[in-house]
Amino acid sequence: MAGKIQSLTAEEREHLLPLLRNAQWVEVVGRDAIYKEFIFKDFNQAFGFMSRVALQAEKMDHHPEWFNVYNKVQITLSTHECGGLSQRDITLATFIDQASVF
Ligand code: H2B
Repeated sequence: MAGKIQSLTAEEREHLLPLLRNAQWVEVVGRDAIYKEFIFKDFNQAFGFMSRVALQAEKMDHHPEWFNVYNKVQITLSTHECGGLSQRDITLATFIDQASVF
């Protein structure tokens, strides 16, 4: 079990959210979470991406909420243990963006 996970502070949000928005992550309305949609060439590329993210998520013990149909993957990140965004979501979002580039 991980230690207590802190929600991002106002200061951290001020710094991090513009960077995430630049990378096409959006803030979910009505919930402290971020969301991004990825479109790949086909299912093979989408699932390859999901496989890389899945292995990293297990390693981090931090898992995406996601939805896949064929070449489309929609991902929501939030930290249930703190009821909102934490540094783990930022770390995983950064990994996800890198894993989406072929
Ligand atoms: N994933 C996400 N996205 N948020 C969490 O709070 C979380 C998780 N908690 N994966 C972990 C697992 C927790 O449930 C286990 C027991 O460590």
